[in-house]
Amino acid sequence: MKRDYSDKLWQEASQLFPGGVNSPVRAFRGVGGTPFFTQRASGAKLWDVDGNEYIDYVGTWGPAILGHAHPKVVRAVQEAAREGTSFGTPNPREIRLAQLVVEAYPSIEKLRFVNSGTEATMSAIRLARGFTKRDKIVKFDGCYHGHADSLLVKAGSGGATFDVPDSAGVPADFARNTLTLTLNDVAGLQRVKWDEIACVIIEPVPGNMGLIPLTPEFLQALRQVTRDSGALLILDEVMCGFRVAKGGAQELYRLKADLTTLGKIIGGGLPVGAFGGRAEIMDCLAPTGPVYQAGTLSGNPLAMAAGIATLEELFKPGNYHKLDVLTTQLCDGLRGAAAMANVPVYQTRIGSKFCTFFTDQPVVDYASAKRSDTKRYGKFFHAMLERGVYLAPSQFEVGFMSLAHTSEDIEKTIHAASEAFKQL
Ligand code: HOZ
Repeated sequence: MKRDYSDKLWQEASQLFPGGVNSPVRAFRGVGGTPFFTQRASGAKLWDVDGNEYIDYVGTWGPAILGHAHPKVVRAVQEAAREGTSFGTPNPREIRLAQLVVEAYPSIEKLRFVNSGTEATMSAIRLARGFTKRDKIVKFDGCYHGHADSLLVKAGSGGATFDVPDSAGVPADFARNTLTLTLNDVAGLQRVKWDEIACVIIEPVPGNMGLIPLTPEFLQALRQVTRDSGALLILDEVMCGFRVAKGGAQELYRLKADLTTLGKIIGGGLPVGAFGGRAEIMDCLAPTGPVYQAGTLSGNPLAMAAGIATLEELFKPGNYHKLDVLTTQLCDGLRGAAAMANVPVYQTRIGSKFCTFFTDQPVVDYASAKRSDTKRYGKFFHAMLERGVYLAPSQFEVGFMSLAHTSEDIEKTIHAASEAFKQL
Protein backbone atom coordinates (compact mmCIF):
# COMPACT_ATOMS: atom_id res chain seq x y z
CA MET A 1 0.00 0.00 0.00
CA LYS A 2 1.47 3.34 -1.08
CA ARG A 3 1.89 5.68 1.90
CA ASP A 4 4.40 8.33 0.71
CA TYR A 5 2.14 11.37 0.76
CA SER A 6 0.44 10.45 4.06
CA ASP A 7 3.88 9.90 5.62
CA LYS A 8 5.10 13.29 4.38
CA LEU A 9 2.01 15.03 5.75
CA TRP A 10 2.46 13.19 9.04
CA GLN A 11 5.95 14.69 9.40
CA GLU A 12 4.51 18.16 8.85
CA ALA A 13 1.50 17.60 11.13
CA SER A 14 3.78 16.33 13.89
CA GLN A 15 5.57 19.69 13.88
CA LEU A 16 2.32 21.61 14.10
CA PHE A 17 -0.06 19.64 16.31
CA PRO A 18 0.55 17.85 19.62
CA GLY A 19 0.95 14.20 18.71
CA GLY A 20 0.34 15.20 15.08
CA VAL A 21 -3.43 15.42 15.51
CA ASN A 22 -6.33 17.60 16.52
CA SER A 23 -7.97 14.85 18.56
CA PRO A 24 -5.93 12.11 20.27
CA VAL A 25 -7.67 8.93 19.08
CA ARG A 26 -6.84 9.80 15.47
CA ALA A 27 -3.13 9.31 16.12
CA PHE A 28 -3.22 5.48 15.82
CA ARG A 29 -1.32 5.15 19.11
CA GLY A 30 -3.85 2.57 20.24
CA VAL A 31 -2.95 0.31 17.32
CA GLY A 32 0.59 1.40 16.43
CA GLY A 33 1.80 3.04 13.23
CA THR A 34 0.74 6.43 11.94
CA PRO A 35 -2.56 7.55 10.43
CA PHE A 36 -3.40 8.05 6.79
CA PHE A 37 -4.60 11.45 5.63
CA THR A 38 -8.01 11.46 4.01
CA GLN A 39 -8.43 13.21 0.67
CA ARG A 40 -12.14 12.61 0.21
CA ALA A 41 -15.05 10.46 1.33
CA SER A 42 -18.22 9.34 -0.40
CA GLY A 43 -20.86 6.79 0.62
CA ALA A 44 -19.22 4.00 2.60
CA LYS A 45 -15.72 4.74 1.29
CA LEU A 46 -12.72 6.89 2.17
CA TRP A 47 -9.80 7.64 -0.16
CA ASP A 48 -6.49 8.70 1.30
CA VAL A 49 -4.07 11.21 -0.23
CA ASP A 50 -2.07 8.36 -1.82
CA GLY A 51 -5.18 7.10 -3.60
CA ASN A 52 -5.86 4.07 -1.39
CA GLU A 53 -9.54 3.17 -0.99
CA TYR A 54 -11.06 1.96 2.29
CA ILE A 55 -14.45 0.63 3.30
CA ASP A 56 -15.05 2.89 6.28
CA TYR A 57 -16.61 1.67 9.53
CA VAL A 58 -15.65 4.74 11.56
CA GLY A 59 -18.02 7.08 9.72
CA THR A 60 -16.36 10.19 11.16
CA TRP A 61 -16.93 8.64 14.62
CA GLY A 62 -20.65 8.22 14.13
CA PRO A 63 -22.26 11.13 12.28
CA ALA A 64 -22.10 9.57 8.79
CA ILE A 65 -25.14 7.31 9.18
CA LEU A 66 -26.27 8.07 5.61
CA GLY A 67 -22.73 7.54 4.34
CA HIS A 68 -20.28 10.31 3.53
CA ALA A 69 -21.24 13.32 1.41
CA HIS A 70 -24.84 12.25 0.92
CA PRO A 71 -26.13 14.36 -2.01
CA LYS A 72 -29.10 15.72 -0.02
CA VAL A 73 -26.86 16.80 2.84
CA VAL A 74 -24.32 18.40 0.50
CA ARG A 75 -27.08 20.26 -1.35
CA ALA A 76 -28.66 21.47 1.90
CA VAL A 77 -25.31 22.82 3.14
CA GLN A 78 -24.63 24.53 -0.20
CA GLU A 79 -28.04 26.17 -0.20
CA ALA A 80 -27.63 27.31 3.40
CA ALA A 81 -24.12 28.67 2.75
CA ARG A 82 -25.41 30.81 -0.11
CA GLU A 83 -27.73 32.51 2.40
CA GLY A 84 -24.93 33.16 4.90
CA THR A 85 -22.69 31.01 7.07
CA SER A 86 -23.63 32.42 10.48
CA PHE A 87 -26.04 35.07 11.69
CA GLY A 88 -25.84 35.25 15.48
CA THR A 89 -29.62 35.72 15.45
CA PRO A 90 -32.40 33.15 15.61
CA ASN A 91 -32.90 31.38 12.26
CA PRO A 92 -35.76 29.22 10.96
CA ARG A 93 -33.63 26.09 10.48
CA GLU A 94 -33.10 25.85 14.27
CA ILE A 95 -36.84 25.33 14.65
CA ARG A 96 -37.11 22.63 12.00
CA LEU A 97 -34.21 20.62 13.44
CA ALA A 98 -35.57 21.03 16.98
CA GLN A 99 -38.99 19.76 15.81
CA LEU A 100 -37.37 16.66 14.32
CA VAL A 101 -35.54 15.98 17.60
CA VAL A 102 -38.61 16.53 19.77
CA GLU A 103 -40.71 14.30 17.49
CA ALA A 104 -38.27 11.42 18.03
CA TYR A 105 -37.61 11.98 21.76
CA PRO A 106 -40.76 12.29 23.89
CA SER A 107 -38.63 13.15 26.96
CA ILE A 108 -37.37 16.33 25.29
CA GLU A 109 -39.82 19.20 25.65
CA LYS A 110 -37.26 21.95 25.13
CA LEU A 111 -33.68 21.87 23.92
CA ARG A 112 -30.73 24.03 23.14
CA PHE A 113 -28.24 23.58 20.31
CA VAL A 114 -24.52 23.84 21.00
CA ASN A 115 -21.42 23.05 18.93
CA SER A 116 -20.21 19.67 20.17
CA GLY A 117 -21.06 16.72 22.37
CA THR A 118 -18.64 18.05 24.99
CA GLU A 119 -20.52 21.33 25.17
CA ALA A 120 -23.80 19.43 25.45
CA THR A 121 -22.73 17.28 28.42
CA MET A 122 -20.88 20.14 30.14
CA SER A 123 -23.95 22.37 29.87
CA ALA A 124 -26.36 19.63 30.94
CA ILE A 125 -24.30 19.00 34.09
CA ARG A 126 -24.25 22.69 34.98
CA LEU A 127 -27.99 22.86 34.41
CA ALA A 128 -28.58 19.80 36.60
CA ARG A 129 -26.50 21.36 39.38
CA GLY A 130 -28.36 24.65 39.07
CA PHE A 131 -31.76 22.96 39.02
CA THR A 132 -31.16 20.64 41.97
CA LYS A 133 -28.87 23.02 43.91
CA ARG A 134 -26.57 20.04 44.54
CA ASP A 135 -22.92 19.70 43.47
CA LYS A 136 -22.06 16.02 43.29
CA ILE A 137 -22.50 14.02 40.12
CA VAL A 138 -22.24 10.31 39.31
CA LYS A 139 -20.69 8.78 36.21
CA PHE A 140 -19.67 5.25 35.29
CA ASP A 141 -16.16 3.82 34.90
CA GLY A 142 -15.11 3.85 31.26
CA CYS A 143 -17.95 6.02 30.01
CA TYR A 144 -16.77 9.05 28.07
CA HIS A 145 -18.84 12.21 27.91
CA GLY A 146 -16.47 14.59 26.17
CA HIS A 147 -13.63 16.45 27.79
CA ALA A 148 -15.19 18.85 30.30
CA ASP A 149 -13.28 18.86 33.60
CA SER A 150 -15.83 17.09 35.81
CA LEU A 151 -16.20 14.31 33.26
CA LEU A 152 -12.54 13.37 32.73
CA VAL A 153 -12.67 11.05 35.70
CA LYS A 154 -12.31 7.32 34.90
CA ALA A 155 -13.09 8.27 31.31
CA GLY A 156 -13.19 5.95 28.30
CA SER A 157 -12.39 6.68 24.63
CA GLY A 158 -8.91 8.31 24.49
CA GLY A 159 -8.77 8.02 28.30
CA ALA A 160 -8.96 4.23 27.96
CA THR A 161 -6.81 4.06 24.83
CA PHE A 162 -3.92 6.02 26.31
CA ASP A 163 -4.45 4.87 29.88
CA VAL A 164 -5.13 8.35 31.22
CA PRO A 165 -8.67 7.89 32.52
CA ASP A 166 -8.11 10.74 35.01
CA SER A 167 -6.73 13.70 33.11
CA ALA A 168 -4.03 15.94 34.49
CA GLY A 169 -5.20 19.52 34.76
CA VAL A 170 -8.51 18.67 36.39
CA PRO A 171 -8.48 20.30 39.86
CA ALA A 172 -8.87 17.78 42.68
CA ASP A 173 -11.77 19.87 43.95
CA PHE A 174 -13.65 19.25 40.71
CA ALA A 175 -12.87 15.54 40.57
CA ARG A 176 -13.99 15.15 44.19
CA ASN A 177 -17.52 16.00 43.15
CA THR A 178 -17.58 13.27 40.50
CA LEU A 179 -18.38 9.85 41.96
CA THR A 180 -17.88 6.79 39.80
CA LEU A 181 -19.72 3.49 39.72
CA THR A 182 -19.48 0.23 37.76
CA LEU A 183 -21.75 -0.43 34.79
CA ASN A 184 -24.35 -3.17 35.11
CA ASP A 185 -23.83 -3.32 38.90
CA VAL A 186 -27.31 -2.92 40.38
CA ALA A 187 -26.07 -3.49 43.95
CA GLY A 188 -23.44 -0.77 43.49
CA LEU A 189 -26.20 1.80 43.03
CA GLN A 190 -27.10 1.37 46.71
CA ARG A 191 -23.68 2.65 47.82
CA VAL A 192 -24.47 6.25 46.86
CA LYS A 193 -26.20 8.88 49.04
CA TRP A 194 -28.52 9.85 46.23
CA ASP A 195 -30.07 12.83 47.99
CA GLU A 196 -26.66 14.60 47.65
CA ILE A 197 -26.46 13.94 43.93
CA ALA A 198 -27.35 16.53 41.29
CA CYS A 199 -27.34 14.07 38.42
CA VAL A 200 -26.08 10.83 37.05
CA ILE A 201 -24.76 10.84 33.52
CA ILE A 202 -24.50 7.61 31.57
CA GLU A 203 -24.09 6.42 28.00
CA PRO A 204 -27.14 4.13 27.80
CA VAL A 205 -25.27 2.39 24.98
CA PRO A 206 -21.70 2.56 26.30
CA GLY A 207 -19.42 2.90 23.30
CA ASN A 208 -16.20 4.39 24.59
CA MET A 209 -14.65 1.23 26.07
CA GLY A 210 -15.66 -0.79 23.05
CA LEU A 211 -19.39 -1.51 22.93
CA ILE A 212 -21.00 -2.89 26.09
CA PRO A 213 -24.70 -3.75 26.34
CA LEU A 214 -26.39 -2.65 29.56
CA THR A 215 -29.01 -4.88 31.10
CA PRO A 216 -32.57 -3.52 31.15
CA GLU A 217 -32.66 -4.29 34.92
CA PHE A 218 -29.67 -2.06 35.53
CA LEU A 219 -31.12 0.81 33.49
CA GLN A 220 -34.49 0.51 35.22
CA ALA A 221 -32.83 0.45 38.66
CA LEU A 222 -30.89 3.58 37.77
CA ARG A 223 -34.08 5.31 36.63
CA GLN A 224 -35.82 4.31 39.84
CA VAL A 225 -33.11 5.45 42.22
CA THR A 226 -32.76 8.83 40.51
CA ARG A 227 -36.50 9.39 40.37
CA ASP A 228 -36.88 8.56 44.06
CA SER A 229 -34.08 10.89 45.16
CA GLY A 230 -34.59 13.87 42.89
CA ALA A 231 -31.22 13.36 41.18
CA LEU A 232 -31.55 14.01 37.45
CA LEU A 233 -30.90 11.22 34.98
CA ILE A 234 -28.85 12.48 32.03
CA LEU A 235 -28.75 10.02 29.19
CA ASP A 236 -25.77 10.83 27.02
CA GLU A 237 -26.99 9.87 23.55
CA VAL A 238 -24.31 11.78 21.65
CA MET A 239 -23.19 8.53 20.05
CA CYS A 240 -26.31 6.38 20.18
CA GLY A 241 -28.93 9.07 19.56
CA PHE A 242 -30.73 8.49 16.23
CA ARG A 243 -28.39 5.54 15.68
CA VAL A 244 -29.72 2.59 17.66
CA ALA A 245 -33.34 3.59 16.89
CA LYS A 246 -35.18 6.71 15.75
CA GLY A 247 -35.75 7.57 19.41
CA GLY A 248 -32.29 6.34 20.39
CA ALA A 249 -31.65 4.29 23.52
CA GLN A 250 -34.76 5.76 25.14
CA GLU A 251 -36.93 4.09 22.51
CA LEU A 252 -34.89 0.89 22.57
CA TYR A 253 -35.02 0.48 26.36
CA ARG A 254 -38.32 2.33 27.04
CA LEU A 255 -36.55 4.84 29.26
CA LYS A 256 -37.31 8.47 29.89
CA ALA A 257 -34.43 10.79 30.71
CA ASP A 258 -34.68 14.05 32.63
CA LEU A 259 -32.04 15.48 30.30
CA THR A 260 -30.64 14.05 27.08
CA THR A 261 -27.44 15.03 25.32
CA LEU A 262 -27.11 14.66 21.57
CA GLY A 263 -24.52 15.35 18.86
CA LYS A 264 -22.92 13.56 15.91
CA ILE A 265 -25.87 12.46 13.69
CA ILE A 266 -27.95 15.57 14.39
CA GLY A 267 -25.22 17.65 12.74
CA GLY A 268 -24.95 15.48 9.62
CA GLY A 269 -21.13 15.77 9.80
CA LEU A 270 -20.99 19.42 10.83
CA PRO A 271 -20.07 20.49 14.38
CA VAL A 272 -23.22 20.27 16.51
CA GLY A 273 -24.47 19.17 19.89
CA ALA A 274 -27.72 19.59 21.78
CA PHE A 275 -29.13 19.05 25.23
CA GLY A 276 -32.76 18.99 26.15
CA GLY A 277 -35.38 17.63 28.50
CA ARG A 278 -38.27 18.63 30.70
CA ALA A 279 -39.32 22.24 30.14
CA GLU A 280 -39.28 22.89 33.88
CA ILE A 281 -35.55 22.04 33.95
CA MET A 282 -34.61 23.68 30.64
CA ASP A 283 -36.26 26.95 31.68
CA CYS A 284 -33.60 27.31 34.39
CA LEU A 285 -31.23 28.36 31.57
CA ALA A 286 -30.52 32.01 30.84
CA PRO A 287 -32.26 34.17 29.82
CA THR A 288 -35.30 32.69 31.65
CA GLY A 289 -33.31 31.23 34.54
CA PRO A 290 -30.09 31.65 36.50
CA VAL A 291 -27.93 28.96 34.81
CA TYR A 292 -25.72 30.59 32.19
CA GLN A 293 -24.95 28.92 28.87
CA ALA A 294 -24.26 30.50 25.47
CA GLY A 295 -22.52 30.14 22.07
CA THR A 296 -21.68 32.45 19.16
CA LEU A 297 -22.13 29.67 16.60
CA SER A 298 -24.89 27.72 18.36
CA GLY A 299 -27.74 26.89 15.98
CA ASN A 300 -25.40 27.58 13.08
CA PRO A 301 -27.44 27.54 9.84
CA LEU A 302 -25.06 25.22 7.97
CA ALA A 303 -25.04 22.70 10.79
CA MET A 304 -28.82 22.94 11.14
CA ALA A 305 -29.25 22.38 7.40
CA ALA A 306 -27.01 19.31 7.43
CA GLY A 307 -28.85 17.94 10.47
CA ILE A 308 -32.30 18.49 8.94
CA ALA A 309 -31.33 16.81 5.67
CA THR A 310 -29.78 13.89 7.56
CA LEU A 311 -32.72 13.25 9.86
CA GLU A 312 -35.35 13.66 7.11
CA GLU A 313 -33.54 11.09 5.00
CA LEU A 314 -32.85 8.76 7.93
CA PHE A 315 -36.50 8.74 9.05
CA LYS A 316 -37.67 7.25 5.74
CA PRO A 317 -39.39 3.90 6.36
CA GLY A 318 -37.19 0.83 6.45
CA ASN A 319 -33.88 2.56 7.14
CA TYR A 320 -33.39 1.39 10.74
CA HIS A 321 -34.33 -2.14 9.72
CA LYS A 322 -31.79 -1.99 6.90
CA LEU A 323 -29.07 -0.83 9.31
CA ASP A 324 -29.91 -3.72 11.66
CA VAL A 325 -29.78 -6.26 8.85
CA LEU A 326 -26.45 -5.00 7.51
CA THR A 327 -24.83 -4.85 10.94
CA THR A 328 -26.07 -8.31 11.88
CA GLN A 329 -24.68 -9.67 8.61
CA LEU A 330 -21.30 -8.12 9.39
CA CYS A 331 -21.18 -9.23 13.03
CA ASP A 332 -22.23 -12.82 12.20
CA GLY A 333 -19.55 -12.89 9.52
CA LEU A 334 -16.84 -11.54 11.81
CA ARG A 335 -17.76 -14.03 14.54
CA GLY A 336 -17.71 -16.88 12.04
CA ALA A 337 -14.38 -15.80 10.53
CA ALA A 338 -12.78 -15.60 13.99
CA ALA A 339 -14.10 -19.05 14.91
CA MET A 340 -12.73 -20.55 11.68
CA ALA A 341 -9.31 -19.14 12.55
CA ASN A 342 -9.58 -20.23 16.18
CA VAL A 343 -9.26 -16.67 17.45
CA PRO A 344 -11.35 -16.08 20.59
CA VAL A 345 -13.48 -12.96 20.24
CA TYR A 346 -16.47 -11.48 22.01
CA GLN A 347 -18.62 -9.69 19.44
CA THR A 348 -21.14 -7.05 20.51
CA ARG A 349 -23.76 -5.19 18.48
CA ILE A 350 -26.50 -2.72 19.33
CA GLY A 351 -28.34 -1.34 16.31
CA SER A 352 -25.69 -0.20 13.84
CA LYS A 353 -22.86 -0.02 16.40
CA PHE A 354 -20.55 -2.98 16.82
CA CYS A 355 -17.31 -4.07 18.43
CA THR A 356 -15.00 -7.07 18.34
CA PHE A 357 -13.23 -7.66 21.66
CA PHE A 358 -10.23 -9.97 21.60
CA THR A 359 -11.25 -12.08 24.58
CA ASP A 360 -13.36 -15.18 25.06
CA GLN A 361 -14.94 -13.79 28.26
CA PRO A 362 -18.15 -11.73 28.26
CA VAL A 363 -17.52 -7.98 28.38
CA VAL A 364 -19.96 -6.31 30.75
CA ASP A 365 -18.07 -3.36 32.24
CA TYR A 366 -14.84 -1.37 31.98
CA ALA A 367 -12.77 -3.94 33.90
CA SER A 368 -13.78 -6.77 31.58
CA ALA A 369 -13.26 -4.54 28.50
CA LYS A 370 -9.72 -3.87 29.69
CA ARG A 371 -9.04 -7.63 29.62
CA SER A 372 -9.29 -7.61 25.84
CA ASP A 373 -5.96 -8.23 24.08
CA THR A 374 -5.31 -4.76 22.69
CA LYS A 375 -2.08 -5.81 20.96
CA ARG A 376 -4.03 -8.41 19.03
CA TYR A 377 -6.65 -5.79 18.17
CA GLY A 378 -3.83 -3.59 16.79
CA LYS A 379 -2.57 -6.43 14.59
CA PHE A 380 -6.08 -7.14 13.37
CA PHE A 381 -6.67 -3.45 12.69
CA HIS A 382 -3.57 -3.21 10.49
CA ALA A 383 -4.27 -6.50 8.70
CA MET A 384 -7.71 -5.10 7.83
CA LEU A 385 -6.35 -1.71 6.81
CA GLU A 386 -3.91 -3.36 4.41
CA ARG A 387 -6.93 -5.08 2.86
CA GLY A 388 -8.82 -1.82 2.44
CA VAL A 389 -11.02 -1.87 5.53
CA TYR A 390 -10.85 0.98 8.04
CA LEU A 391 -11.94 0.03 11.57
CA ALA A 392 -11.71 2.21 14.68
CA PRO A 393 -8.03 2.74 15.54
CA SER A 394 -8.54 1.61 19.14
CA GLN A 395 -10.05 -1.42 20.87
CA PHE A 396 -11.94 1.06 23.06
CA GLU A 397 -13.93 2.64 20.25
CA VAL A 398 -16.73 1.10 18.17
CA GLY A 399 -17.65 0.43 14.56
CA PHE A 400 -20.48 2.27 12.82
CA MET A 401 -22.54 0.94 9.91
CA SER A 402 -24.10 3.36 7.43
CA LEU A 403 -26.97 3.16 4.97
CA ALA A 404 -24.41 3.48 2.19
CA HIS A 405 -22.74 0.16 3.03
CA THR A 406 -23.82 -2.65 0.74
CA SER A 407 -23.95 -6.40 1.21
CA GLU A 408 -21.02 -6.55 -1.18
CA ASP A 409 -18.98 -4.22 1.08
CA ILE A 410 -19.79 -6.49 3.99
CA GLU A 411 -18.84 -9.65 2.11
CA LYS A 412 -15.51 -8.04 1.19
CA THR A 413 -15.02 -7.07 4.84
CA ILE A 414 -15.73 -10.58 6.07
CA HIS A 415 -13.37 -12.01 3.47
CA ALA A 416 -10.66 -9.58 4.61
CA ALA A 417 -11.37 -10.53 8.23
CA SER A 418 -11.02 -14.26 7.46
CA GLU A 419 -7.51 -13.61 6.16
CA ALA A 420 -6.69 -11.13 8.94
CA PHE A 421 -7.78 -13.49 11.72
CA LYS A 422 -5.67 -16.29 10.19
CA GLN A 423 -2.71 -13.94 10.07
CA LEU A 424 -2.97 -13.44 13.85
N1 HOZ B 1 -15.78 11.05 20.80
C1 HOZ B 1 -15.51 10.06 19.80
C2 HOZ B 1 -16.01 8.74 20.24
N2 HOZ B 1 -15.24 8.11 21.19
C3 HOZ B 1 -14.10 9.99 19.40
C4 HOZ B 1 -13.75 11.17 18.61
C5 HOZ B 1 -12.59 11.86 19.17
O1 HOZ B 1 -12.40 11.89 20.39
O2 HOZ B 1 -11.83 12.38 18.35
